[in-house]
Amino acid sequence: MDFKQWRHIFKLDPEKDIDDRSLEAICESGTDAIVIGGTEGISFDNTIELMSRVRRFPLPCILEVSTMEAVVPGFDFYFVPLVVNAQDPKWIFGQHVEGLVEYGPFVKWEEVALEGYIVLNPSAKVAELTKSKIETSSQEIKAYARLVDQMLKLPILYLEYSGAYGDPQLVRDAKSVLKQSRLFYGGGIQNVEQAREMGAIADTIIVGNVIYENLSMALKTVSAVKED
Ligand code: 1GP
Repeated sequence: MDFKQWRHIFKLDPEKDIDDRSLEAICESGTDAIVIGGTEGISFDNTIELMSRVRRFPLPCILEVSTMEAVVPGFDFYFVPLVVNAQDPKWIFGQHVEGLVEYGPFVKWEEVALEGYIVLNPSAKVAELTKSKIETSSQEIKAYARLVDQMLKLPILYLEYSGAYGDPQLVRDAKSVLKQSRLFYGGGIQNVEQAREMGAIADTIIVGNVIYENLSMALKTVSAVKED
């Protein structure tokens, strides 16, 4: 799965309803991939149901694993977040070890990539859940970026502003020290200008909420980053 070429991803939340026409528009928008993931209300049933609906379209469908209950086989690929600024150790390695106890022997490692997550919106559910220590100074962001890129050598650094538009300067700071990790930016992209702005700094932008709030605007974020 060559996510290193992707510029745009739509993230669908299994807890939220999406009708067939909207789903078709999202899947045929020209986006590079669909990621299924969310923070609350994620179950095996709602995840497999959404996966099978996305599966009718010829684009990669990835599960972002956030809970053990919803580890569903049959995705093209799996992103596993490692929340590097979580203060609850469960979200650093606790859950991962629990998952490996159960599924370790069955994992196809060529279908898995770890995402070094930095949670940056203090009001996001994910910040509360993981008890993330929110850092907004350039020095600390660079330190986390180096941790993910150089110390841990993870393939992806994910700046997660979920629900709020981030600070482009901090995204630039993180990008400036990366040597090999791909930079994913997600959070609060609501229009073409924001998609362009973050897309010019990050390697890949992730667009979530606006799908459910303003579908036509969501669709326009694709060409905003893919026409370059
Ligand atoms: C959420 O980073 C994604 O995990 C996208 O954020 O829902 O705010 O677009 P939004």
